[in-house]
Amino acid sequence: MDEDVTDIYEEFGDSRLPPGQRETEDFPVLSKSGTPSWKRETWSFDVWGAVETERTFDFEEFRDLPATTQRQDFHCVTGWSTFDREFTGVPFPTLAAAAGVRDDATHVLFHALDGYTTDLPLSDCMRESVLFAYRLDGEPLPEPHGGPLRVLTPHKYAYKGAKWVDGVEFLTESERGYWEQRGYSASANPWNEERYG
Ligand SMILES: Nc1nc2c(c(=O)[nH]1)N[C@H]1C(S)=C(S)[C@@H](COP(=O)(O)O)O[C@H]1N2
Ligand SMILES: [Mo]
Repeated sequence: MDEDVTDIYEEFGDSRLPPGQRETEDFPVLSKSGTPSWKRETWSFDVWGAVETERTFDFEEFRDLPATTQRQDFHCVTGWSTFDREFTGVPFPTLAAAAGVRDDATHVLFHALDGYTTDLPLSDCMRESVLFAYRLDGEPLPEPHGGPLRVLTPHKYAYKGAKWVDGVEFLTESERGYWEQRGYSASANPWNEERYG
């Protein structure tokens, strides 16, 4: 089983801990407004905007997409990082292929059940490590950490990873997400300490 796990941090080499961050042993929970409620029977995930085919997935349909398990590092903009969290889920490029991204798509806005949004350039999403994750350490993703489904962006500060994600919108120009509208960086590269926009 372990051979199937990809260690994503290796691409960051010697500077695994970004500047100004400290490692924590635990995995804190950070939410703008608590954990939203949802029901498995009515949960759905939408893909819309600049795509060939707008798609809606229920939980089982999402689980049928090809998945991967990766050990990832996680960097919160408030200064803590946690290493080697094992997530299972669907890589962003797999989901994008299922809808067919149009040529004029340039950006992505993730939508979540608590009203949270976050934006990224499409090019920053088209990597295997940008995961729609539904398992953590072999267990269903705990709700405080974004269960049933969250996004992970190990190459960005963690506010780019929407918990309770229920939709992804492909855009033809950039739009600002929740924290990006409130002064956090749109690019959010931890190795350049891009904390504020
Ligand atoms: N839907 C949603 N996603 C969110 C947030 C949020 O408040 N709502 N907070 C962000 C922030 S600032 C961080 S650091 C991480 C925290 O994830 P964790 O609670 O699993 O540590 O989720 C990000 N994604
Ligand atoms: Mo954060």
